[in-house]
Amino acid sequence: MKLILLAVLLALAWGALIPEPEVQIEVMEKPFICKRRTKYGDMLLIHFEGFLEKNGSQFHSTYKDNNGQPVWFTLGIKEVIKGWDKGLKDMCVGEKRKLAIPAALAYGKEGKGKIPPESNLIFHIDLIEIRNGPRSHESFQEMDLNDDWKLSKEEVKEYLRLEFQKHGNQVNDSQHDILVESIFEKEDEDSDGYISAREFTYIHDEL
Ligand SMILES: [Ca+2]
Ligand SMILES: [Ca+2]
Repeated sequence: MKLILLAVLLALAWGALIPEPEVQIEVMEKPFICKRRTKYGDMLLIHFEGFLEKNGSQFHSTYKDNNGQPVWFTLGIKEVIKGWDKGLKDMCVGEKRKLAIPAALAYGKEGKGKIPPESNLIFHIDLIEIRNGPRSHESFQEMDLNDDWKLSKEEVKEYLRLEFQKHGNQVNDSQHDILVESIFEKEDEDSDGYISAREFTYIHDEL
């Protein structure tokens, strides 16, 4: 009896000792003025460099590999690795962060491309711009041009076009198509070609 109790106590203690995988965030640079902080659903434009923790080798750099172009992604919808979703919240434009991401929150057991299985990763992230993601309630109403409570691809595309225009950016048609397709891939869960209000406001897995 005592032994069992001891085993249970040990198991509890052990469980408490095993840390949940977490992202370590180090703020390297912070702008003096910060009008807005990133939140889930926002679209972020970032430059990044990614390194393997074990030997420091770089596996990707947007400064070099992407024709020097920063990349857009939407925060908090698992478009990217979990470590980014967790590590890039509450960030200001112009802020630079270093993220140390355990493999479990990156590419895990599988690895990907130049990233071997079970790799912990280090990222240097530079936030260039934040835009409203197409996920807020206001966005939905704004996007649903014919008020039928569902969004067609055309409606989403038109919304993105106006959003980008508003911010003085020229984005060509094919880029919009790619963006729209990737949005529908994630949001149109029943694949009927429309994003319903329910699909739109559905909260994706907690992070
Ligand atoms: Ca509609
Ligand atoms: Ca649908």
